[in-house]
Amino acid sequence: MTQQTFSIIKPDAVERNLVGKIIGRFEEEGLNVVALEMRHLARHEAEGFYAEHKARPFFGELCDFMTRSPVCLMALEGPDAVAKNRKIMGATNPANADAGTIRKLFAKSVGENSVHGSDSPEAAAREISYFFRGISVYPKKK
Ligand code: FUP
Repeated sequence: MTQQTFSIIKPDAVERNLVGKIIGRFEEEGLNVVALEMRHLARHEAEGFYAEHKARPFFGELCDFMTRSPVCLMALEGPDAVAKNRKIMGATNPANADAGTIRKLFAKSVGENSVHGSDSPEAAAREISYFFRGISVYPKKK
């Protein structure tokens, strides 16, 4: 089923010029970029995006990290895009990520883990609309 998901290339990866390699990986695996923006997140944007983690001990550090330098925001589209993106990304902690995943290849730590990907279709819809207006998303013509 064609689906959309939301992806962020995080500051640690943008800083190391990994944007092209990461997007290339998504495209090779059948995920199309249908919206894209570079943005240096404001504190309130990072806090709102990660609101579900507000009570967690790492929340402050997570928001510091996500606002440290620009990120690459994307909507990706393709068959089973949510699950496929999670598989390409690998586990949250790179130490536990499968070989060949983006996080195994590039992530520095559980905090600086290079990419975000929605964990459900509902989260994907919420996250895409948090950052993109409808007219900025370009689904592929069927
Ligand atoms: P994921 O869906 O794989 O991005 O992971 P979570 O939603 O559980 O966590 C969101 C982000 O919080 C992670 F990408 C990094 C950060 N985090 C930590 O810094 N420490 C932790 O122990 C867990 C998550």
